[in-house]
Amino acid sequence: MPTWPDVRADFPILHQRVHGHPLVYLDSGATAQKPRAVIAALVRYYEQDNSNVHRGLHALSMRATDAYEAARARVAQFLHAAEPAEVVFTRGTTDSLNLVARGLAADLRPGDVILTTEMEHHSNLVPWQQAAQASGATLRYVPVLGANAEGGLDLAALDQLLTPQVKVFAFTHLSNTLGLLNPAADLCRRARAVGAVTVVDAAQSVGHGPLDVQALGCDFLAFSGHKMCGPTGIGVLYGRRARLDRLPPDATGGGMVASVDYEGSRWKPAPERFEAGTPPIAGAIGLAAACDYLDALGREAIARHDQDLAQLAYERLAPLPGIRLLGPATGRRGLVCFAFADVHAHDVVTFADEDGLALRGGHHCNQPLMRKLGLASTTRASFYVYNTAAEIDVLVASLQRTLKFFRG
Ligand code: C6P
Repeated sequence: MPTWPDVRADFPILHQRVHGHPLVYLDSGATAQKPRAVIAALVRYYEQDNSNVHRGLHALSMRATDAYEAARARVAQFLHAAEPAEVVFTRGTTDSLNLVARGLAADLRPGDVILTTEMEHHSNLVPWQQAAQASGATLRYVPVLGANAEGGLDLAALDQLLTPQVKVFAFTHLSNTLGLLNPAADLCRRARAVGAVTVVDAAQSVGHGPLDVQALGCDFLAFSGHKMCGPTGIGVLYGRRARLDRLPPDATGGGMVASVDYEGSRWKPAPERFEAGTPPIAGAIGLAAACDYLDALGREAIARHDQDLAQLAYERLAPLPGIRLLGPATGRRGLVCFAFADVHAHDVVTFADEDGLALRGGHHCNQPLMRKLGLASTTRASFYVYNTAAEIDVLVASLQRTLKFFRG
């Protein structure tokens, strides 16, 4: 493994024992741990500035408003958005995807097609099922290739599926079970050629490497703060200005209205139009601190570190008897999903927990993909900036212990 700065001292939670063993946290795909800098930003906000935004004329409210809008500008810079107004704060990826799916559904008609893929997380699948139901549009899926989906998206099939009837193409940037990064810029370019609106689910990618929404050429992009060292309860819907301006509001109420009368109301422009009620102020401030933290580490370097660990894990796990590994053998990003025919993932995770390991077992909100691959559940190890090669040794030893117990 190439050298990588030891950032573990930045993460207070990692320095504890679980069931008598040092904690080995390999579940960052579910949620990432928080560095002191993010925790400190939240404490500072609550101790010094806590107030509501966009409403008060007193000092605290003005400070909170400034910090909230500065957070928007920081996130826009992190994404290389053209302007801060393209950043809508939401509760998370799921919330962002629901917002955009409901908004786009208003423009869809029977005969229109919503295209997504077979590798989507439920959060980028169920909202499109709902949009199809509400509008009469048809939902289609780009297939995945290979018995273990190691071939990624079937790009030849995509060519057939991307007809002028496709009005929306929604796909994940980085699969939370396969560990593969889709060629998002190319997918957006192809979708644009038929006039489709593109929606990218960047939940697993945004904190794990460079990401430039203008270079991707996407119309919308969704992610959560908590998977990139930020707080829970904060997420982002990025929308290209021209697209965001055409999207109808989702939730209505205070904060998003320009004027209200008994007869009706007028909306503010984006992004406020999509931020009804008191927004997640502390969350946005914490998210901006997370952007600072990740940029200071270097996003190319983070991507390399994740990739090196995932590759090492794949190579160390592959020789285990009876293991089935999902996704590509090389070029994978920071997670590895695997299954044993004779040992249930929940047993694997429970045994690993006894050894101080935090893994995830189940369908990972990818039920249709699991079903297609003939799997009820898998175990997932996911890596981030604080993980080390030594932790992969702990993982392998724990799996060997589990297999010995079940197989004798
Ligand atoms: N995946 C995982 O362990 P929320 O829950 O809204 O922050 O993110 C939803 C989501 C959407 N898309 C992808 C690709 C995701 O991975 C997730 C969250 C977690 O894989 C929880 S199921």
